[in-house]
Amino acid sequence: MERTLIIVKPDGVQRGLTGEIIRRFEARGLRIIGMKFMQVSRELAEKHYEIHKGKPFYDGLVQYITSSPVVALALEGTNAVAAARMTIGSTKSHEAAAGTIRGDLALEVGRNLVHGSDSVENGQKEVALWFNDSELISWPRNTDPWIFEGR
Ligand code: DAT
Ligand code: MG
Repeated sequence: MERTLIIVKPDGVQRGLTGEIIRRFEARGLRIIGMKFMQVSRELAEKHYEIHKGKPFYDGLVQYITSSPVVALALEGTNAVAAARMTIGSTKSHEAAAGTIRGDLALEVGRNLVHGSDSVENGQKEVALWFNDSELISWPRNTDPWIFEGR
């Protein structure tokens, strides 16, 4: 089953949108397998954003994600990565389609509320970076056969 890492970023938590953001992924049918409220360390932020190192917005990105607590979620589902990205919307919030989290709730790229893994490989890697095995629960959800055909 595909996995994706979702982060409700500091602006989402500060603005009281944590529930609204999680609700959308839950309603989509993705299964929560891990969730925690946490202060991101500089070390974790730098690892998570390693691919952006050297870009002009890198320092601001690390500052933003470590500026205040976040909620990290590990989600599982068929097509979890692509589905979550569509639910999140385009990186530049002002260009994100209405109906998406960013398109409905945000205006700027540097305050875009939420992170979602961008490939199946990164979904696995990022869930492993943010969660220990003991923090992940593999559970059969009673609604699974109504969301995942043939399971
Ligand atoms: P996404 O968060 O949609 O996966 P990304 O992985 O390309 O986007 O970039 C990570 C974050 O970096 C993004 O959420 C906001 C910031 N960012 C990306 N491109 C930027 C840009 N051109 N100017 C400022 N910040 C940017
Ligand atoms: Mg990304």
